[in-house]
Amino acid sequence: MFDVDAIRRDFPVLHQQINGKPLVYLDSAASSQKPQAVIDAVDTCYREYYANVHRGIYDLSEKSSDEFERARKKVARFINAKSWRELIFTRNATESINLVAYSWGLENLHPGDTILVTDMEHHANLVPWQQVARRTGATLAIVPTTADGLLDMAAYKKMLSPSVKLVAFTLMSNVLGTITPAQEMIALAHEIGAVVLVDGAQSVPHLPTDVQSLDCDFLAFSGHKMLAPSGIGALWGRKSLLANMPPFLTGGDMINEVHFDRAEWNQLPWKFEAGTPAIAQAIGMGAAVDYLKNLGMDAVRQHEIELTTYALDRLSRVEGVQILGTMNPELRGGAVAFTFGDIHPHDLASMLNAENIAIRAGHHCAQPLHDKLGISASARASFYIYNKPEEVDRLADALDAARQIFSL
Ligand code: 7TS
Repeated sequence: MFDVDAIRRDFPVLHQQINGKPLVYLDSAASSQKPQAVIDAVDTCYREYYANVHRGIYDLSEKSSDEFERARKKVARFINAKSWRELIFTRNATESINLVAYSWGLENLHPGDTILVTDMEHHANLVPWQQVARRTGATLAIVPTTADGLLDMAAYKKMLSPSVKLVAFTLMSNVLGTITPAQEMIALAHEIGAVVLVDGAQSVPHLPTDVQSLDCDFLAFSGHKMLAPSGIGALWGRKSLLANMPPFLTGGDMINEVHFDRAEWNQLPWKFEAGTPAIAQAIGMGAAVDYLKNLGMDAVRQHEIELTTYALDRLSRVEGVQILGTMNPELRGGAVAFTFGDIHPHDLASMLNAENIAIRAGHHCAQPLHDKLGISASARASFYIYNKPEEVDRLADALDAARQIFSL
């Protein structure tokens, strides 16, 4: 049983009222809230055994290193990685994608090569590829979405020419909510010998993830969107690729041997983890993964489908609301972006804030997609495990009230 009231009790931040109104947190696509179990894991680390990892001979450092590496194994198992050595801790999805861009991309892309991304990418999965294209002479090509916000598979198939060396796409859009047909896209890309990076920043927190059945080559995701602290994320990569990639950052911890004139790299995954890592944050991510696993990712997804179904129906019946993306909840996640007549999303978000309803307004770091849709910004409500239909009602009622104030 997916008991949202019981889940809510685990999240201290949700139990607050401002001006007598309970908080309605609808911005989990930007960052999720944290359950007590994660807060406790971080707290215990600092109170009981914190020390730097991978260097101390003393007990505290050994305990700290063990817990850090145990967290890595948990995160690796959560996405069904074959080996924990394929799981690199980074700061966030952005850093994970940059790691691939600068390490794999600069080494393997050449003039005449093509990088494919989609038109609904977050800037994190677009700008690094623009940079790499500029530096290598490769061409960046953009796969379009259809009018109803789904990936245009016909266009994608046409664009998969032999020059394509890398396909980088999101598994779940943070604006349209779209879930891309990743397995099919990856299989098609592999047929022409391209390497595939999946941006899992939105999907890993919300969908069951299995990198072995997906068969992608890289998967980037962030801890903070899946109940973990900020400052920790991960890159999963296929071992055969990671083993041949040069380090992204260099310095301490990522080396095996250093002489004044040369250095030899450490084994995976530490080759890609230069400097002191985010220790307590990684341990917190291990606790976050335990929490999600305990709920069951199938149940997490089911809850999201039910809530999104309700939200799409309820919000689309508010006069003036225009929802972006598909209305089929099976094909999308729980990020619901919309416009509201000609009310600027920032004004709307401020008005909702007065009701203690937290939504995001802007281009959500997907400005090219907004350009394509002919809008400068949108409002976005996004849901997670602790949200309830009553909160969608609060939002819808507040929108109705806003319409009257703005005389829409
Ligand atoms: N990719 C997608 C699909 C995202 O939604 C985000 C963050 C990122 C990458 C980057 O993640 P980061 O943790 O490295 O910042 N998306 C959002 C958002 O929608 N609102 O704030 C951040």
